[in-house]
Amino acid sequence: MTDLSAVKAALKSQRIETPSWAYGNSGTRFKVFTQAGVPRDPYEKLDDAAQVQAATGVAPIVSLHIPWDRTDDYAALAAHAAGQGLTIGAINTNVFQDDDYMLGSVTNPDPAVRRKALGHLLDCVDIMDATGSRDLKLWFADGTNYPGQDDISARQDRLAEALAAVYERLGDDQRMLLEYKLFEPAFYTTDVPDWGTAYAHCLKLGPKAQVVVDTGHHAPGVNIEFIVAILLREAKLGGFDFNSRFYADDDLMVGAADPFQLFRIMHEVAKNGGLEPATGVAFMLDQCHNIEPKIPAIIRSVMNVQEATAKALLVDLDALRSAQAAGDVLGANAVLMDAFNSDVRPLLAEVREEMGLDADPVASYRATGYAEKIVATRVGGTQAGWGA
Ligand code: PSV
Ligand code: MN
Repeated sequence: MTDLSAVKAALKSQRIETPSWAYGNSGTRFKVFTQAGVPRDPYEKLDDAAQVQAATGVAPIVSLHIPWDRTDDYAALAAHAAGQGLTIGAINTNVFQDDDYMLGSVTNPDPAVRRKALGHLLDCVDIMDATGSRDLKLWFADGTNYPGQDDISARQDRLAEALAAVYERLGDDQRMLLEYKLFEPAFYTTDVPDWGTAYAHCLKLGPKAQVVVDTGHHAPGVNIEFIVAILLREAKLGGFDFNSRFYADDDLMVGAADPFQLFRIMHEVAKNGGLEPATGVAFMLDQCHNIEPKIPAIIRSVMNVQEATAKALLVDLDALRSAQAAGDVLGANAVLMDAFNSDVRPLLAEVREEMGLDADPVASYRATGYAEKIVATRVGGTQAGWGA
């Protein structure tokens, strides 16, 4: 039997981190559609994030992306966050948008480009110090397009050298999260294409280096929950970049394309201690809202993670383990499916009411009139988007 009060306590203590870039304009390589009321600077992005927190009560952490959130005074930005009950989450590095990085950043054959890229990564650790951020998120667009273009192993050596320099610079309570991605923008080799490569680097570096699983970064059909189980078992799961995909790295709302996959992932997380804060798993969103209104889409995404988490917590683990031990294939599968098929919306409504929140986060956000206010007041200036 599942202890409902323990389920509720776990749901109340889960923290979901929202990405600053999801509040700005985004699109595909064909077109970025602008939306009225979109933030013009990182301060306004935090104001929007505060609305998500007010509606859900579980999203008080915001990840930044440098240079998209560049500002003169990061301590002041963190103070602005704190003033609204928010903290700064992962600092996402960006060594993929300068012309210098055409042939790679930290794996570039040119040492001067490698030095520049490493300099940016170290600057981002300074920003962690100024904002109180715990995590440095590293994603490298580095790779090659053609066989023979560069030496695969030499690029790994250059990568290892840069990662070691960053690791050395981290404070005692800081971590580096290494993100892997199968392909894009490179189409032949990617320097960190999979969890195995990320894990091998992190293992060599030490306990402050952890792997981050972006759910949109795998080949179709990959069993992501298996990767999650292995990384948790090895104490190397630093966190998630949640989003969903139908084709490649679509960055759609988490849980929109495949809620069953999200449930299977959360089942591995919940069963293996990943919901306990001490394990340090960061539940981050990494999404873009190209055609839908951004703040309600982020609220919806937070709710989708909560629904998958609630279902995972409802799995009757005693019944599951006895069925597994008895070799009862159908019985074990039925225990899991019972939890997935339960309607957790009433439970989450109760959890929210017990937290002093409205039972319906999207409706409560709409009732604030904030959406109309930002359309009316955010006039002039340049809206934030990729590269700004
Ligand atoms: C790369 O596709 C990625 O998932 C990385 O997390 C980046 O930081 C993020 O998207 C935003 O571009
Ligand atoms: Mn990501």
